[in-house]
Amino acid sequence: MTGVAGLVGVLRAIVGADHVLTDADIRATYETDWLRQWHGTTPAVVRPGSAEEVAAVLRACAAAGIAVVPQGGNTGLVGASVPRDGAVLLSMQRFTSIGPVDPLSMQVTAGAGVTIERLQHHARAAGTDFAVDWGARATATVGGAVNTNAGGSRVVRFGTMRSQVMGLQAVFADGSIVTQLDGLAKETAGPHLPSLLVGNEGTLAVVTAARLRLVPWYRETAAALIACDSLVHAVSLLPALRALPSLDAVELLMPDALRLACGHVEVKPPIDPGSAGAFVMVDCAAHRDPSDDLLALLSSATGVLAVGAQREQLYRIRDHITIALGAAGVPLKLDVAVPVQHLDRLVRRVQAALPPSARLVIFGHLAEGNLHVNVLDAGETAPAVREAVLSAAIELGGTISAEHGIGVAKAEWLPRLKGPAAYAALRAIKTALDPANLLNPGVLFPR
Ligand code: 2HG
Ligand code: ZN
Repeated sequence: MTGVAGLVGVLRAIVGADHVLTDADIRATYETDWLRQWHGTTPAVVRPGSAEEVAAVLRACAAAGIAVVPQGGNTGLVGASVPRDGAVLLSMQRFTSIGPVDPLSMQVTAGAGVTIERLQHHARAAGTDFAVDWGARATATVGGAVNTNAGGSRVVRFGTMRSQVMGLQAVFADGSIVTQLDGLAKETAGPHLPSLLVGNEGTLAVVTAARLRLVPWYRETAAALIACDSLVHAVSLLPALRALPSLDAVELLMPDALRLACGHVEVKPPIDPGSAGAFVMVDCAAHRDPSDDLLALLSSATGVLAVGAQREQLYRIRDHITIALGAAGVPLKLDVAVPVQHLDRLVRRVQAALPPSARLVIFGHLAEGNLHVNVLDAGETAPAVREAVLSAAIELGGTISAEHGIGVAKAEWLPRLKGPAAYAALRAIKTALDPANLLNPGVLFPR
């Protein structure tokens, strides 16, 4: 085989000429992420249609010495799904099959390319629900969610993607295929390989399908937006919120996040953003109307109840923060978490690290101590700000990635976060499974 040209011919023979895209305009849509933060180039976008085709593609790329970057909906935020250094882009778009909902196990098998929204609709048509949910649901895929251990707004009730994955089908760098899609709820035959692959960011294997846990579909919903004096006040609400049996989401919106998103979707904020130090958006869902739970809470807190169309409006605002930020510029995006009692200290350290020109927009998932720190106009100070925020998160006993992943954005911080022993163990796993560094080099593990 002669270089890339020879490889393209081999790839066409594996997946069919229609599924090897080399036209520059078409490639361009895969070479940049949705928020225009990360760019790269690829000689070819390959769209396999089965695990066997993925295996053959990996073997061909290994033989040609050309790396592979897997990509799902390309809604990632850390540069993990954008091709680098001439790697082949492995698009999982054609893995759209979805199996029947099994009411006995409350599980379903979905291809890596199934969008989260389609999975949710599919589950609901059978009276169940898929628990992991976030704003990019219409484009983000099952494979991407597995690869980043996606979280979103309902983690307080159902956990992250790791808690939903009952099994996986995945292809390793040597082309071997592991299919564990039986979905056994109890299995203690050694370490659980599917769990190891959750959060691997395409560096250990290519995930082609997942067996996923489903949850009850709670059709009755009510939300509230609570105005708090400060972030400390917001955190102090958690015990009372956790006591609500119907609690489904506890989101944090600092005033600038509420202001920005409302401006972007052109709606009047439900509460004047200037009237509070922090806002908590609480969502409840149950088989009976949960409004009373929230009304009891609101009897001792300042806030508004949002049901029906008002609740949808609240979610519309919440779901548009990222898009509003993207429209305002190319923010420095950091996704950190600390034990909730340290959230206020974290925010103070972030504020202290900013130049006067910068605009700080913070929101996130309060119950998990997960802040989305977005800094607009950081300019040349961006590397220093990143260093300060990530260091603060580590020093406060937290993490530098709560749900977005490490990607290329934070790879050099991984050894610091993990410490020598844990990092060496992870590196040994990578070397054992992908000795030639074929899969997503530069992502998760620093070069
Ligand atoms: C969310 O919670 C996402 O909406 C995106 O995790 C966060 O844009 C961000 O920083
Ligand atoms: Zn989030």
